[in-house]
Amino acid sequence: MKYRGYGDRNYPELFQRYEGNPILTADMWPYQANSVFNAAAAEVNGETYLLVRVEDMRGMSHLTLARSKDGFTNWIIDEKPTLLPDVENHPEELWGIEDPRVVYIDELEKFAVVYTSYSEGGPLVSLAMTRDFRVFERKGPIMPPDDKDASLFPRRFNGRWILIHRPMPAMRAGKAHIWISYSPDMIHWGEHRILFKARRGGWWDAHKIGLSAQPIETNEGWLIIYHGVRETAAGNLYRIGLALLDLENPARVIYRSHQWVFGPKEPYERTGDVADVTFPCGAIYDRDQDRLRLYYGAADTCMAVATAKMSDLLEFLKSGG
Ligand code: BMA
Repeated sequence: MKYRGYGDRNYPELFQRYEGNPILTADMWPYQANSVFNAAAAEVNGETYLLVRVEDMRGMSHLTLARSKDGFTNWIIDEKPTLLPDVENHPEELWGIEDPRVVYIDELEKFAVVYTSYSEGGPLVSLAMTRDFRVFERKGPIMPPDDKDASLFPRRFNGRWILIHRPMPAMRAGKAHIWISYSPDMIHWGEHRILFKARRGGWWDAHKIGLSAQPIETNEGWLIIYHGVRETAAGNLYRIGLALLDLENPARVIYRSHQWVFGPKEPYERTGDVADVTFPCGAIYDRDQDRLRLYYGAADTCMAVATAKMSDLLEFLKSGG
């Protein structure tokens, strides 16, 4: 559908919330948990896997797998934590592991799980590989603190891996922007540069921005779903915007949305441990149905899902939305 510019009231909302939201809550968990949110998403043998951040009753997080055949209902949740912090071998995981993003790397026939380790020195970016979401091979930290909101791309570009991440300027001296970095082996990273910046002043994404879901490959470029934070007198507002990166050179931003496309509205998004947060860490693109399923943490408390037509998202970006 053609977007006619700012203030087009006839333009429908791009994302439709699933009527059964929230799809996962702490009450459904097989063991005691405070909150279940900010899950990575992957398609595995036709099933939807969510690697869910579970916050325990001490305040520390680990990751647990929930699986569903249709991606909306009948979730089968692991009886025990799937990936716990391993503080003995990885002291950087001291205060938990959070907010994973997963991509399937064809070349390696493995999933790459990039997650935040909450270390004594602040949050940092860690990497683990898995074939089956049972056995995880930790690669350790790949970006020092403070850094989070990271994902790999699922393939190499001119022989090199690419990571998107969000370093935090020291002492909060500047704004927090989205960065891109390169590596020959996923361990040694360099050529760091800003991919796109937090806006300034009155913009919805003026305070800080960060990658949300993993990059999604479309025919027209890599769809980037990112969160923008607005500081208000009542606290932070976490909303979602879009960008499109060049297919062969993801350092080139082709489009970036001016407006946010999704934000807190429903009671489960507006009320919880942290009010007014919609925070996706994973999405699944059903190409045959032109559908994107966006999985998001709501109010740092539960998991929800919303869907959009991929063609609408691309059209919105292209027509200056
Ligand atoms: C961010 C991250 C997310 C969290 C969000 C809102 O900085 O820590 O895990 O969902 O804040 O509290």
